[in-house]
Amino acid sequence: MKKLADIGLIGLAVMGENLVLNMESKGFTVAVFNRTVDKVDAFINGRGKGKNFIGAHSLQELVASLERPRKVMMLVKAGQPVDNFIEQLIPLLEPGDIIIDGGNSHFPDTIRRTKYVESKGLLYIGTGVSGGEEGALKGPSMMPGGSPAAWPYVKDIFQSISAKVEDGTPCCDWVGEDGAGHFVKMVHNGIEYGDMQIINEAYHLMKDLLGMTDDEQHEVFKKWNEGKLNSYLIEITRDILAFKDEDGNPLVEKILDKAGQKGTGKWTVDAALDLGIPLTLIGESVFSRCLSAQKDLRVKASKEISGTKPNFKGDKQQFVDDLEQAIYASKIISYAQGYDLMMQAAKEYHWNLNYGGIALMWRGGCIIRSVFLGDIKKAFDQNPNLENLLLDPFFKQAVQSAQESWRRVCATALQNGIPVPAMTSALCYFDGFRSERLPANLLQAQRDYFGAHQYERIDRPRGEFFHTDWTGHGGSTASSTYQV
Ligand code: NBP
Repeated sequence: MKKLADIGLIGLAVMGENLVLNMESKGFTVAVFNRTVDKVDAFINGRGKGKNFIGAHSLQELVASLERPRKVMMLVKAGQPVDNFIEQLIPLLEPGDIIIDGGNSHFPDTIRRTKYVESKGLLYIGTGVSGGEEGALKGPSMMPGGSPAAWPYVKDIFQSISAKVEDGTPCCDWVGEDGAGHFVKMVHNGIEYGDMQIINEAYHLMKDLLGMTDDEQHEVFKKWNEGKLNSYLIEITRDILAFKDEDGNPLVEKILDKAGQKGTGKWTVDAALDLGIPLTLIGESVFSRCLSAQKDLRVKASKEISGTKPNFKGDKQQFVDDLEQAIYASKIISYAQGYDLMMQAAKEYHWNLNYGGIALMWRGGCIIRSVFLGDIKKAFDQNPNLENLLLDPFFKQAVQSAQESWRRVCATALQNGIPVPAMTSALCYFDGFRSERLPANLLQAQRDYFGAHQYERIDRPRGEFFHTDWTGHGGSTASSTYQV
């Protein structure tokens, strides 16, 4: 009898093809299907030739070729196609079978789909998969969430194909109920936006303030990659800066300065606004892409508005050293904010997130992989109830010792008219975070003055609200209080 497949996959595009090749290379038999059915045969006779794949030409055939409980993974375009496949699969599956979505789905969709699929007697997993094409083939970071009862059935496959850290621990573990996996993947992408923006600001300063060539910057990134900034994004930046076009000049300088985005950064910021979390660095990173996209308007403005021109008079090497500290400190703030968002989401959606485990899942295989994540893992291992990364002894010390350099970089950038929104917003957050008293007392007075929104007093117990007739001709009726 022909062997049944361990898992089925729908969606033979970049991610699907590479992920099933990865599964097969680890000893699993995979049944494959694609909406455009020709791609199934093309794959079976192409990259999949001679390997343990079963090509299916319909969903019925796919389902019939699977071991029970059946596991069907979709790697298709996020959105409606996922709902369509779920609808088509439900009548073909039996209680206990598992539908898995490995695409970049928005977490509220995954919450909804988990409930819906479970109501049909099936189990559901929404898993983040990070690492792009190469990661899918050689070992991605995977962040699964959904129906907890499904995890034991897919654990072996997922952990076998995922990236591993030095000691062999897989960069994949159960994240939590319903949309938790896709939420964590979304925050990963938001952090990716932030890491990239911080690096871009350093490049901008070295180029336009210090007047360094791309080759000189390549050397700086090379050195940084050997230290505490060691990470995939620093590594690829090092290589991008050394990459020459056909004429021998750096290719990066010929690329139009207009950034694209697919929306996961925006989702992260939307979630932060919904949950009331100050995710300032990632927010600035998304807006920086938006500003870059206004290329024509910027070209026009550059001809009409004059301002400070960069004029650096200090010690260049000292400034490059300061930059390394500024990147490091900004990055710590970004991760502290990202973790703050996950902690708030865990409360809101009743997820029991393992924060150290998340750092470990991001430690290898994905775009934000770095040595730094090992320190985050240690921080949560030492104190699983850590309220904020900035309160961990290691990170507290790290930010404090980077502080002077970070301030010098931000001040110099502002004085020289070079925008560094991620680094400066991170510094402002840091100063706000460590302030016992912020000027929100005045803000509360203003709100009460014009809208009778009431305030609490520092000389009275918390929870008692007051309204003042500030002008002498206002009424004594207060507006209802509300939380933003
Ligand atoms: P795409 O996101 O380009 O999706 C291609 C697949 O979706 C093909 O199988 C295609 O079938 C199918 N599809 C489309 Br398009 N529209 C469909 C529809 N209306 N109904 C049914 N099927 C439809 O592929 P990808 O880049 O491999 O990404 C797959 C998922 O993984 C996405 O959610 C993506 O966001 C996520 N992801 C991608 C990366 C990456 O680096 N590319 C990284 C991490 C996660 P067809 O062949 O018939 O057109």
